[in-house]
Amino acid sequence: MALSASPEMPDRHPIDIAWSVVSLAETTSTNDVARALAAAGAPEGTAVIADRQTSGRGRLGRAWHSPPGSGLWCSVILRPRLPLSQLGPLALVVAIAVYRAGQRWQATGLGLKWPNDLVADGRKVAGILTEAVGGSDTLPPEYVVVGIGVNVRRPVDGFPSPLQQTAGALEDLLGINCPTVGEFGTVMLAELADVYRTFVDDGFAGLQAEWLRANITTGRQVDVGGTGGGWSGFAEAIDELGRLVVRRDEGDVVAVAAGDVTLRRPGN
Ligand code: BT5
Repeated sequence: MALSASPEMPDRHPIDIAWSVVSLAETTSTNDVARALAAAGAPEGTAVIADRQTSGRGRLGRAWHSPPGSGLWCSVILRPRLPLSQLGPLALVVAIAVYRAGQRWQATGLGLKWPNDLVADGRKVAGILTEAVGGSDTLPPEYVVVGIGVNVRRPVDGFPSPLQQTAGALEDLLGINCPTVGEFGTVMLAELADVYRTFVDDGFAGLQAEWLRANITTGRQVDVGGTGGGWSGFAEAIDELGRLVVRRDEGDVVAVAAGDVTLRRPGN
């Protein structure tokens, strides 16, 4: 079912999300729980948070390591009244909320890596997974579930071997000033309500400058993977639609809407 505007609800209604949080000790994936709740009619602003996920996932079916007591594993239900074609930048928007929450604790060194990562010292601290159900180029989706995974504390047993060189936690930056998972989640959700409202009102254009200030992707040589990827170039900018503008090694300029990007180290 696509949402349509009713006479009492103007198309561009101001959004003020009052979060309603479902807290779980353990689940497979908070995205799965949120999707089931959304399909059963749960309203925009429902957030599912679990202490541990047994099948946490990233994009393209990749696994997301979600041990207990260390990370914010959270999925929110959104019901944007924008067509699917305008929702591409949603992961970037949510990343700004996570970034802002980090700034609340002065997490300097945290940066946004296009499209959906927060990185510190070259290590991934957070990732975002957006799943839309229904919708089309002209119709809003029935709902969107946005999954947010943030390594707040280092896992007690450390990261497992495949992640030892690539994953990091806010605690690495903040030491004893690191918030608890709950404290971080509360601030992140408040910021998310704020950036989401800006996005619905003004599109990504309203957040583009803020994203650019926090970004570590542009001004770098990058390898572009994913569908249509397998090439390299220089990341020049993020455009108003949240696309990564890359000057390919072949010389032409391409705006990439979705995909994976690997940052080359300076000098490579
Ligand atoms: C992501 O995918 O970065 C999206 C992650 C979203 C996780 C949240 S947690 C709450 C909600 N419920 C879910 O089931 N998921 C969401 P992607 O860009 O595909 O990155 C996945 C890759 O990150 C993996 O292949 C690993 O290399 C790496 N990775 C896995 N777990 C990690 C962790 N805890 N910290 C840092 N990197 C990790």
